Amino acid sequence: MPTPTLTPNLDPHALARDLSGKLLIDGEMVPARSGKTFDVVNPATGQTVAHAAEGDAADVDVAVQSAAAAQKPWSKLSARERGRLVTECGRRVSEHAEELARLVALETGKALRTESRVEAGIVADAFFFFGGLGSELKGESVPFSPKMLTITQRDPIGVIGAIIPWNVPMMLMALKIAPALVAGNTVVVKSAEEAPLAVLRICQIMAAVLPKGVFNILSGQGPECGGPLVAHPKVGKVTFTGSVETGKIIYRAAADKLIPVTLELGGKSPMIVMGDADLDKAIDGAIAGMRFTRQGQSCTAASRIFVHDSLHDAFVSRLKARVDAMKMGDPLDEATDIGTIVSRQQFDKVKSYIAIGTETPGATAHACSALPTDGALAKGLFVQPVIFTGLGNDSRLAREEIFGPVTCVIRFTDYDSVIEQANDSEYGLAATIWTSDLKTALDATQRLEAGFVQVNQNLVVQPGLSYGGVKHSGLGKEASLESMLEHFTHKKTIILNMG
Ligand code: TXE
Repeated sequence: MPTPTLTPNLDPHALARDLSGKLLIDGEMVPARSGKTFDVVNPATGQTVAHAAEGDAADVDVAVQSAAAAQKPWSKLSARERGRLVTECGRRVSEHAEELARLVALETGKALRTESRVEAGIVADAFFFFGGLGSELKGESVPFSPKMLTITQRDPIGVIGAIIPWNVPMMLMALKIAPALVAGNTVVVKSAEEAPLAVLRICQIMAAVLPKGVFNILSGQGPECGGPLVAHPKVGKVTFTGSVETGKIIYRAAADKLIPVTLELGGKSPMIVMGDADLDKAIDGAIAGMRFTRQGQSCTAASRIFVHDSLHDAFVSRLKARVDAMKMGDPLDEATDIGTIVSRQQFDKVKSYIAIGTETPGATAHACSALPTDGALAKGLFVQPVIFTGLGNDSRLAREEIFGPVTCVIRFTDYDSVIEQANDSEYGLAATIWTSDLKTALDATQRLEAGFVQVNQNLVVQPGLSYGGVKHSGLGKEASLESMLEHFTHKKTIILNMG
């Protein structure tokens, strides 16, 4: 069927104005029923760039009803056809990649060159990866009895509620919706208050490809819009990325309805640099892992770096020099390496942790890089990255998720004790070890309590690799074939009596 094609708009301010006051429900861009909006602020300047529609329970109900009505016809398409349509969404998203990167940079403050373009690329990859998996929705033949043909099949769950955060909003949305759709479900997304625009634009692009109602997106406040989505009787599963506190609220609400949830929550990820590590590579790994380019707003951020006593001082001085050389500035400027914190609330949280660390006896705060001097950015939410030394693994900065450009470098001498310290955390999302000794590397991969363990590298989330944490980092996996099969389908057993 011929579908309209949107033209990419490379002026993020104009695009933000165009997207103002809209939700996408039943294939149409519509205002919230209440007519209410809330401000979307550019964190680099403090200026309001859009007025997002403020959806509430009434909009949730219309969106879920639309998704429920669309679900049966959507599930009757062959899985390969659904996959083809999701792949086509990926193709169109990739045509809009630059536009989306600029828009997400505007609303979140993430630097265009180092972060936002990378995110836009992963979004398209997620659609392509899951779009190709339609024929993997296979069942099994079970050798139960020679008199019975016993098979299993993968049925869709129904309507999926997806609640997403602001740090990588486009990627986290794509990793939820692409597998959900290919598996035959329909979806209602609730975007984060801080970043409703780029994800709405993706949905507008998708609406030109997918049947009405298959896909809907709402912006609004957490309890007033996300809450009713979780509670809606026609939502059969919730997939969430965000804070541990909100994850627990959602888990409790889902328990009342006895529906499954996937929760991707926080992290306090350890990086261990052994005395025999290649120092150059470990520094590169720390730069990638700390994600200071995103002001550290990453759930996998290497926020506890354990460095062997023999390398500690050289590591700290070289790491500081590398961060000092990074340019903080306007996220949309090509020269910028480090953008801003997303919101005033997060800014205040990060600043308060830096104050706690600085006041801790024995701690040294190595502030890096330089704040921008451009007057237009005077109200920007810029934070100088800080590398702390002299803090123990029992300090608040090493135990609590800061979600900012702050890391603790902790000195160690003994391998067994460093593994124990790395595991001594409420979280268990990601971990890395840097060593030239194969035996140590293998041993650490077995002993580190995390969902994602890497040796001598620090890759970020990639479509195709199962991703998700243990302990308070969450429940379930994303980004892989397994995530589509286990989290977006029911396995039905069918027995045919052949007697
Ligand atoms: O998260 P929330 P916030 C961590 C990070 C950060 C902290 C707070 O430490 O500093 O969480 O961030 C929706 N029912 N992470 O306040 O509140 C909300 O509208 C239903 C780590 O932004 O969890 C948004 O869409 N939904 C994380 C989403 O939940 C509700 C990424 C996330 O918001 C709701 C982000 C409710 N009662 C923050 N309340 C990661 N794992 O990457 C809120 N929401």
